[in-house]
Amino acid sequence: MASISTLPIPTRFADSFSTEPHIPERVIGERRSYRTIWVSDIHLGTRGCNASLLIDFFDHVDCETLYLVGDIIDGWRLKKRHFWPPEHNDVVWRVLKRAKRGTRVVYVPGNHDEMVRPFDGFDFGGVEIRREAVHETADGRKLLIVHGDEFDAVMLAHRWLAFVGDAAYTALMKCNVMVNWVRHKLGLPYWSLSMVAKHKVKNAVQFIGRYEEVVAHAARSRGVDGVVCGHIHSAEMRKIEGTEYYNDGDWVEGCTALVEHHDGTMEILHWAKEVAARNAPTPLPLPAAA
Ligand SMILES: [Mn+2]
Repeated sequence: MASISTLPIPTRFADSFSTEPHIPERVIGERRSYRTIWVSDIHLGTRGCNASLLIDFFDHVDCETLYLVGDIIDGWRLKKRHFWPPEHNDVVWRVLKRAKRGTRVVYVPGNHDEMVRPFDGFDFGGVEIRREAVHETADGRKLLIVHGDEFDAVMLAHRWLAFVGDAAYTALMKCNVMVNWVRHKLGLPYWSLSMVAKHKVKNAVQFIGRYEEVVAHAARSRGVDGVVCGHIHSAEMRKIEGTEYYNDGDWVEGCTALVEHHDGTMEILHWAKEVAARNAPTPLPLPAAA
């Protein structure tokens, strides 16, 4: 039997899980209660991880079952470079605390945290590690829970998706101006770099669509009603030829979670938008007409 010390979580952090978190848990009256919550692609251990938004999310919600649908810790990146700010510890602290308080926590490792996969079947601090899981909704539907990299033959999803980012697109547009200034000086015709970028975006959109179909098809062949996955950082819920496809998104770009209400209704929560709405100044009442 493998010991806990062989888990990819650095042991010197293990002590801090039992103490208080860096960002104290906020007491927010009654927390929003859901039957189930799915989050994935948190990528702890990378700069891209939006840990503070996720901490805010955890402090506002409660659930009976929490599924961690893979790429929770980015072992690939951690192997290359050590990056572990206190907020990342706080995410782990909150998950373990939740398990301690009685929430069922199921961790389905992804490709970036594949070093957790050999622990399939183990329970670590109240967290069940499973290669995949089947969830039954309140209205009796069976959903297969997988990270989803097994359906991504090319494993290039993230690279393609990078082109979807507005910032990357804006930078390309700026680049386009410079490239064409040089081309003009050299007497060369106009060449659109943004067109190349748009082509990549179109490919990314096609990639997502194809991926969703492949996953839904695989779920159907397994005899379940639907599937919940992550991996491609693109939150979605739609029916594909009778099979329900759910993707809980990510906490790098979209900052989304998939939730099941107590009656079995599913919803995607866009947490960045919720926080923005919460912090928006309340509009002043219009002055009464003179
Ligand atoms: Mn992944």
